[in-house]
Amino acid sequence: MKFGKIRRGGLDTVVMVDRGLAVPLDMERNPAVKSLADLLNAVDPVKTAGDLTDAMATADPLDGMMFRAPVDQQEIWAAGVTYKRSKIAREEESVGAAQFYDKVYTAPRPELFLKATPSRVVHPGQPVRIRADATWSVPEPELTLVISPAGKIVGYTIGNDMSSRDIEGENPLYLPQAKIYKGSCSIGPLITPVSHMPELSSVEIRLLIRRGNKIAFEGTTTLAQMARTVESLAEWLFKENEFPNGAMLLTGTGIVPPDNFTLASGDDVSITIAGIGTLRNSVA
Ligand code: DO4
Ligand code: MG
Repeated sequence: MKFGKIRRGGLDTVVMVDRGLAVPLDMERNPAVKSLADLLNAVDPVKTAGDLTDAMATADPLDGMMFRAPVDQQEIWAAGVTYKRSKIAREEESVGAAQFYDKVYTAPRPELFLKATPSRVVHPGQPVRIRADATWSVPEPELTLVISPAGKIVGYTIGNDMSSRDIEGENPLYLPQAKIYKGSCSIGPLITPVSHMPELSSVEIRLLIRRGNKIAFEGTTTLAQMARTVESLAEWLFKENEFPNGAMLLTGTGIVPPDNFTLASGDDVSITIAGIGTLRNSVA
């Protein structure tokens, strides 16, 4: 059981997805539930969704369905250097500042940064971008937490933290430019509520990059490789901050392609996370 948003008749419609079928939810039935975020923040999202289902509504197959990023008004934040693979890759790319990556990997305080605002998020199926002034660009496939305004993790989705490795490697003070630019963050397509997510440590993340009809890169990791818990990342994000609309938090990458790999325009990036689905975007 998952939730998402589809585009229908020029409007975003919240849907409940089960066994390959999407059922539209009638949000008029419950004045307290106006958005997907409200639904996820409900005490029992699955029951609440059931109450919003019209017995006459048709369930449609997912094939060809145009999913939107399942984001409402939340800010999108990201954590970094939460996997050893990311720490090592960054130490190698940024000679002068290598020590800071080791320090942040082992420190109690995680690296957290604002990644995107809702209007900047690229929808599933739409193209993400690489910067024209970057020479070394990669996607970062990341489990993404959906967090309520009270700081509770209410669901999980998929995020792509597109990154310019050469810009970050030149000087870590350039991180905002390496990370936050037009088309640098895609999220979706579905949100799995916490109650329906498999045991996190067994969850596999897979990145597949196709170039033409060849596989340009393929890699996997599991959430067991993450050096921090999702709860502690959410807790740090909410320390001394408030998120009246809730927040989404990308939890860092454990998959980094080899140093001779850079994304090219026309590449096709697929990120699959067990229990959630596949986020697919082309590169503009
Ligand atoms: O330290 C820079 C960013 C790290 C990051 O985005 C990641 O590890 O996923
Ligand atoms: Mg990242």
